[in-house]
Amino acid sequence: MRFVHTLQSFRAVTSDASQCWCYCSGNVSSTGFLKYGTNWRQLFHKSARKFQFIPSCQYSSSSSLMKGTGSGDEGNSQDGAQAEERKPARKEKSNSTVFYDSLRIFTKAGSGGQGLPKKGGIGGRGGDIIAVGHKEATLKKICEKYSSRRFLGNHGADAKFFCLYGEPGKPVTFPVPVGVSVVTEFGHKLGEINKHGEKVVVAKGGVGGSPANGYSAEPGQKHNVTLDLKLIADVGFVGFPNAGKSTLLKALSRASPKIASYPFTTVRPNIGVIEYPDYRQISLADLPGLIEGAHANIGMGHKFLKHVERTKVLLFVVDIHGFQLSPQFPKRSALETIVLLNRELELYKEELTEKAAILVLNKSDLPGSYEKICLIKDTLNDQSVYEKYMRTLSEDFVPDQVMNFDKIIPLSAAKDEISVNQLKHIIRKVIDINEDNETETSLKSTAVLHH
Ligand SMILES: Nc1nc2c(ncn2[C@@H]2O[C@H](COP(=O)(O)OP(=O)(O)OP(=O)(O)O)[C@@H](O)[C@H]2O)c(=O)[nH]1
Ligand SMILES: [Mg+2]
Repeated sequence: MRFVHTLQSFRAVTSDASQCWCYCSGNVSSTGFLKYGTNWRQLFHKSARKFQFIPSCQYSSSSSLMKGTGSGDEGNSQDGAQAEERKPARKEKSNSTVFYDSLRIFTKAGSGGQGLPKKGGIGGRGGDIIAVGHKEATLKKICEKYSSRRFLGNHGADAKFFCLYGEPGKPVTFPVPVGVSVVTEFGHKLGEINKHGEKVVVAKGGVGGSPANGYSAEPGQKHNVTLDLKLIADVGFVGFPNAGKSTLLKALSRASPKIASYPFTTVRPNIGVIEYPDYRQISLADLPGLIEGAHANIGMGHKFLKHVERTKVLLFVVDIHGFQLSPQFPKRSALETIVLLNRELELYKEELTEKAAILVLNKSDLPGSYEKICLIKDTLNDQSVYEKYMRTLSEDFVPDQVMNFDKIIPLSAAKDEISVNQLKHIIRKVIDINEDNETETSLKSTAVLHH
């Protein structure tokens, strides 16, 4: 464990307590991993006056993720660049933005109304609880609007002498973001919402009393359900931290994600849209950086990869000069990061390795880039050379399913506007080819079925 050293206070964020990254709410000089089994009390005494956990479903961009670049940076809080970069984070705190990609709610539909056996009266049906897709909705808005996160349905009216058919309970609807899956606490998927206006019945109202049930009404369905949001974007960015994913998103679209020279600047997905002159739009999702061991929840873990499951194309963003998390961690060359990203995707979900993919070799403006680009291209473009290279790596790194890139593009997201524009067209082309191939395959399979 590398010890956390703070000047003021910090907050720790963890999803399963096996590991966490430290967030600072004050003037912080260094950071590190906290592993499972850390003596929190000891840590508390040694390091900070305040100590607080943020629930796993929240990733607050208001907290500035501490920017430790190594053990040697303790006491660097006076460093001008670092101090400057922290300033906006503190400013953001006042209008804290919290990203929710999963939310648990309690739902209880209305019960049916009682029947009237003497007169054959039928009780009204209980009202359902229904989630409706809305393009403007977010899980955060649901939290704000329904702070108890409880949705209770309306009961059906009982049958009466003067009204033999009880009035049904009115359904209760609430808006959810497009891309949400509704899953029960037992893991049963009730449905998915992929379009604005699409509906999923989260809890069914109880049947009213009638001859079929001896005039005895049934209670409404009740359960805890999770609204699990998977962003729907055309292109998903994957890459190690600091590779320039957010810089590229900013260059390609009008999005303005936070960009900084420390790992894990992005702590929640950012969405941007490329707008073409013919009004076509392609959406892009920039995700927090992955590192080796992400499958074991190292760094930000795999949890954000669910957002690339529905994308049409994966865009690998790689720093051609390699990546090193801190001096304690090994430096990984660009080729190693490509292999490691491939492996992490495979460990998350093997199907992801079959997706169309584009490889962006970023930071080509820096000295020594040309030789590195040539080496990467020569290795990836020749399967036997690539296989030979992978044999030199540790077995744990090497994926079973090696990804093929539709295009390999060297560019500078920060400085090379021409290449960024070319990339826009390449993304469009790869998506179109991919869609054509999919249509062709589905037409062929339909033809085979009809035959
Ligand atoms: N020289 C150079 N620097 C770049 C380029 N692209 C990004 N950078 C710098 O690299 C650093 C990291 O950029 P980000 O865009 O924040 O990287 P990221 O991949 O989003 O990082 P995480 O959010 O931590 O995963 C910043 O200091 C950028 O200014 C580039 O093309 N050339
Ligand atoms: Mg980023």
